[in-house]
Amino acid sequence: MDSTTVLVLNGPNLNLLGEREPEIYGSDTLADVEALCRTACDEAGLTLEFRQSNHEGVLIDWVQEGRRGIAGLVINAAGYTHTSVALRDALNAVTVPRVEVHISDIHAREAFRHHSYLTDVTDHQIIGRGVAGYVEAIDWVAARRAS
Ligand code: CA2
Repeated sequence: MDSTTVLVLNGPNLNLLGEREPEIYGSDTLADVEALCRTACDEAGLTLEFRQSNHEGVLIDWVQEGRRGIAGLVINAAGYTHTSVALRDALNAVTVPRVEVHISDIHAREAFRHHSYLTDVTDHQIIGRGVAGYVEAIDWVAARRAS
């Protein structure tokens, strides 16, 4: 990874995207999301690093890996959004622009999804825009880099 890299991290169960609950998450798979992100990065002259893990510690290791020297970090922490102080602490040590993404509108769903531990340790949030939110996040990183 280098100064052109956008690191896009995906949390637990997002590997199953497209397999169920299309009324909430749409029918795109995570591979489709990666392809959308790759196109967005290509168009912005950025390099995509796209990862998914079901394991909190792995996600924390990856956040630490991207904490400096890259263009930006985009994270959909999935269920860990609502539970993980450890992931929050890792994001708090990141010096590059950080974007929190959620495909669904977490504020319009069950009460336990309304709170995110990550919101006040990220620089920008894109919530409820479907998988297009990932592209918006990359475009935000690109625009911030250009300014
Ligand atoms: O809306 C989002 O992007 C979420 O981060 C997705 C998480 C959920 O726990 C958050 O509250 C909001 C769920 C990720 C699992 O997504 C799947 C979607 C379809 C099929 C299987 C898993």
